[in-house]
Amino acid sequence: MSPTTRCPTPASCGGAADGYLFFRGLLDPDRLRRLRREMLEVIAAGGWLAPGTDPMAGIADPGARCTEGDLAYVDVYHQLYRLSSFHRAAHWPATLDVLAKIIDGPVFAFPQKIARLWFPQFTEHTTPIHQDFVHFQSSMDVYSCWHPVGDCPRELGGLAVLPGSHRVGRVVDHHFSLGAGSLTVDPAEHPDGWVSTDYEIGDALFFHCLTIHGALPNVTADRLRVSLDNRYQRLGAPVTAHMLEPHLSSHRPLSWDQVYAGWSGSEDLRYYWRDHEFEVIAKDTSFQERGFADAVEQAQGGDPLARLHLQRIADMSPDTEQGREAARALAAAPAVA
Ligand SMILES: O=C(O)CCC(=O)C(=O)O
Ligand SMILES: [Fe+2]
Repeated sequence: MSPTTRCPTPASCGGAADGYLFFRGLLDPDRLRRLRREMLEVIAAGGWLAPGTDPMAGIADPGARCTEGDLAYVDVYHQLYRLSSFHRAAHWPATLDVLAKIIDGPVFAFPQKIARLWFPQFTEHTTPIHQDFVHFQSSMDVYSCWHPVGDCPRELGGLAVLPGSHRVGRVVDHHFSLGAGSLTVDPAEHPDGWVSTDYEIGDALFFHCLTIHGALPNVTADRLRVSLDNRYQRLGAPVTAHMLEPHLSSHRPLSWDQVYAGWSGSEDLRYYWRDHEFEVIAKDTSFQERGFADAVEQAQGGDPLARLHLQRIADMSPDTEQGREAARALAAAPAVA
């Protein structure tokens, strides 16, 4: 992937034909800095930051390296998930106003909110290129809003998009990869045309659920990348069931009552979606099953990254059918020399 900066100075760029919209300075930097402090204080308490450093600097302790799929990750992540400010950030008016224009109607923010906490020098776990539909589903008119919580120059691993890729109009083939979501579109089929930028605090990127995108590797010496990505669609459209649950609650149980336990009585975001009517639909698990089957096959071929993935599943969910299958596949796969 060789991203180029397409929009260094204008206030916004992209558009319907590109499948993304990028805004400089859309979000309030002071509010973002307060959120960053709260998030990084939880992360520091979880032991991920270098001892004695200012949490705002986000200097990672290399010994704490972990990622989505690791139990150590979900332990700290689910502490952060209890911050009401983190949930509130997905409902900031500046974000919702843009979405109301994109969607051209009333906006529904999915209850499942997401933060990404990406360790430096852990580049095999970079989010691979993908279309969001395979993960979030619901309707074909879901939009994501990705933004860093702090400055995010390229070397910290911000998001890159492939302009116009949504015009394919369907979900393309995805295969196993390490990194968030564990599914990738074949990068060899999309070598050129990528765009990204040195994100500054307040910048925000919106994109359609078929737009191909991925992260750049975090190649900084020691900085943790902190960002949010949240999803929206027209109010009343069907919602896939898992989008009503806290993120990574399939890795370790976390209920909304637990999320809300420390919230003050005046917080109006609790169970806000129950005021609306929409159909709840079952998740199409075929994308994840395909990725799992790829990983099993690649592990049999001796691929160490596929082995690592299966090991994580076996450790994370030993009592599920997939966990047992992962353990069986590992036992049958050739050991890495
Ligand atoms: O931040 C990342 O690494 C992944 C984000 C992503 O894929 C998204 O926002 O849809
Ligand atoms: Fe994504």
